[in-house]
Amino acid sequence: MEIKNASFVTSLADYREQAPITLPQLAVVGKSNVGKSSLINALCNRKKLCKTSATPGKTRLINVFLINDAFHLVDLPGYGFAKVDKKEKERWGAMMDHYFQDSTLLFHVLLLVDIRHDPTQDDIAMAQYFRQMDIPFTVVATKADKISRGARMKQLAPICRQMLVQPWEVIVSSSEDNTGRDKLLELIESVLTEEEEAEASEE
Ligand SMILES: Nc1nc2c(ncn2[C@@H]2O[C@H](COP(=O)(O)OP(=O)(O)OP(=O)(O)O)[C@@H](O)[C@H]2O)c(=O)[nH]1
Ligand SMILES: [Mg+2]
Repeated sequence: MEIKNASFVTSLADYREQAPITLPQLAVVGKSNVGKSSLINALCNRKKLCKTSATPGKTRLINVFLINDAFHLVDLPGYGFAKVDKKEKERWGAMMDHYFQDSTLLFHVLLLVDIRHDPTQDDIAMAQYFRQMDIPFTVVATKADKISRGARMKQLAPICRQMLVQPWEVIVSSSEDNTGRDKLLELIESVLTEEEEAEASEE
């Protein structure tokens, strides 16, 4: 798949109240600063479609983008950002719950983890949550440009073990040098086609 056009649709504080449930959706999830917004920019070949920042906690709302007039790509605020207080964490939890419970056209999630680190308790909990909710997801190991090629497979071992995924299911990615971009686009195309076929057979 090629992304021919990408545009901003809307920012939502609460999906339950203002959801644009019109098209299939692919959501990008992960801890703060892992590179969610950068990944969307890299996929769309745009520098500033999503705002990114070296300071964690940049994305605070649910940002929806329209891709190829065919589906929505959803940039979600990150979790596990140490500087937020309890109230902010609760707000995040409610925002995510509403989103995942109500996004009936969500067809896949990209769950991002930093390839340099072991997964956090939140990452592990997120994977469990998607399994429980029956939401298909793919683990994407980001910032691969920061380590050598040789170190990558070794780094994947604890991620796979703790998140209960197989190494060949993980997409190693870098938004700096576009590692993994083709694989991600291939994945998106195949899950989107599956979704369309499932929809068609229900009609
Ligand atoms: N070297 C390198 N840096 C990256 C990569 N992806 C993101 N970054 C950097 O990591 C920082 C955070 O990136 P964002 O895309 O804003 O992260 P985010 O997950 O959207 O963060 P929140 O919105 O705060 O949850 C920025 O300084 C990016 O430039 C990557 O693949 N390689
Ligand atoms: Mg962001």
